[in-house]
Amino acid sequence: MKNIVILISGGGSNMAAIVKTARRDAWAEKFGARVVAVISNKASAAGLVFAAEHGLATLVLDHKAFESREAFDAALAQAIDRYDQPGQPALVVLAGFMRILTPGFVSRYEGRLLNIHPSLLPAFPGLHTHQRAIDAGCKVAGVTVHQVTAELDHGPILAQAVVPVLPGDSAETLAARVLTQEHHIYPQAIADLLST
Ligand code: NHR
Ligand code: GAR
Repeated sequence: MKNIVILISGGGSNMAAIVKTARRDAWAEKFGARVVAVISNKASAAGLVFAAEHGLATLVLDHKAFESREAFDAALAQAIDRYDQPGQPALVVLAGFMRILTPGFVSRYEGRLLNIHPSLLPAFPGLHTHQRAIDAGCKVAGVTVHQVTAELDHGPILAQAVVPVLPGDSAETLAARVLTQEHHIYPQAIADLLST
């Protein structure tokens, strides 16, 4: 069985969409894969409640309790590696995870570390993507699922979805429109990866 570990920092709606799709589409039978654990760097992350209610292991690793990024990433790696199976390394899925990962962490999980970023990469890597798209006068915005590499938001693109930017949009209204698409393309991109 290939285990999937999801990292979150907040609401966890992408994580919930992945968990629901995995169950609805029987990923265990189809791909031999299942979501097993959700790890948050914030104790207040609302997604932890959904995860626990759905029988998943949950863990909080507060980055503020570690003296360096390397120390935090080492603890994170130790927690994730508990879910590796013989010959079946776990898939690590960033879903609204808000801590930049060190090159050492990224290389350890190379090829099995995914992120969803709320812009049409390579446009607008980093934070505050929706306001930046509005300020730039973009007529479309969207979301990208990509492999994580050491360079922030620059890994190979697996999937994208486009939404219109509408007159009068705020960062919040645009983010909500993008998020709806995220919930479709992230589970689909993971299923595509598991089926190859
Ligand atoms: N790590 C690496 N090495 N490469 C990527 O592509 C990564 C990554 C870690 C997270 C998600 C990302 C996004 O999709 C992601 C991609 C956080 C920040 C950030 O600046 C930037 C990009 C992303 C996530 N974080 C601040 C930090 O100091 C903290 C911000 C906060 O806590 O609110 O780590 O956009
Ligand atoms: C999503 O829009 C995701 O793309 C974005 O945060 C939101 C998390 O929502 N990610 C980033 O901005 C990463 N820097 P969720 O917690 O409900 O899935």
